[in-house]
Amino acid sequence: MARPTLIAIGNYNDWDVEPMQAEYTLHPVASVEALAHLPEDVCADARALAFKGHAPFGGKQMDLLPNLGLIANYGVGFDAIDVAAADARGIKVTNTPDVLNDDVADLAVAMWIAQARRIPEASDWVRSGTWSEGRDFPLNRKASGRRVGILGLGRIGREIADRLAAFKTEVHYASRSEKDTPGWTYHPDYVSLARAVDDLFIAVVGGPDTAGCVTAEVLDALGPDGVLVNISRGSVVDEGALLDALERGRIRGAALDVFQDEPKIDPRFLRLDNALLQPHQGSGTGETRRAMGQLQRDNVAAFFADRPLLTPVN
Ligand code: 8YV
Repeated sequence: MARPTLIAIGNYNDWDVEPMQAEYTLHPVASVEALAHLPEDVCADARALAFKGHAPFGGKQMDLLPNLGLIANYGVGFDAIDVAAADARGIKVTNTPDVLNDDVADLAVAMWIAQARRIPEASDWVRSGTWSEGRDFPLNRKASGRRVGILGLGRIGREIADRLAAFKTEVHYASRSEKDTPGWTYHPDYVSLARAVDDLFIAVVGGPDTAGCVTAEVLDALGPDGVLVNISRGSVVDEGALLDALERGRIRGAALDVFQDEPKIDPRFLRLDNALLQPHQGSGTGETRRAMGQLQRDNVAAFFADRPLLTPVN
């Protein structure tokens, strides 16, 4: 029997490509735009698509694949995919939740501490020989014991909060609903959360419902001693307002793994010495990326075998 056709959009590691090639007639495609160059018969044969990346994938792209039944996203966030358009075409969407929670939460806390303790700058101080010349590194800020706010107490937000609790922090959060988390304070809105805390962690999902929800008002409520940590999506923050706040010292700093126009980020970020910048590497460990690829493939395999999808989105 002929092997099913699978189109894989994005850059995959060999450890993902090889098992996909073993099971399917694989058509790797570098980007969403490159999909338009696939031969018509390949597009017609493709019932499943392995999707990786953050470029928008909407109805127009889905219509290039007339028999598509599954979009298996590599990542927990599926904001790049127009799920309503998929629904309208009877296309199932899956994602890769949970397997990346630890890594993303680890990075959020690491960035928070690194920003407070200026770890990248301190490393440069040693490497440049400034320390060996006898100059002590300037004093920085304490992280433990601060009041922290988590915007979005979902799977990843919860892991961040659990870690921060071990740093003797006072935990506050805003979420769609109040959770059963004794000792943590719930806030019904983002401004009241930001006002109550020293530092604010963004862990809500991206997409139209949360776009721009960290406004200038939220940043002003965080105030001049506050630090914003974002491991979610750049779209959640009004980036112009954030840049203004950082440039004018209206907040003390930021630690950012995600940006609106990544990887070509606004050059204003590069001139800031109060922002710690990371290349969207929250889930970027070999262990977790392997697990994400495996879960993506398990969803594809379930689809072709007519079994229930493991982690459906719609
Ligand atoms: C990316 C992510 O999927 O899971 C998510 O939502 O943003 C990341 O893990 C990863 O960078 C591959 O594109």
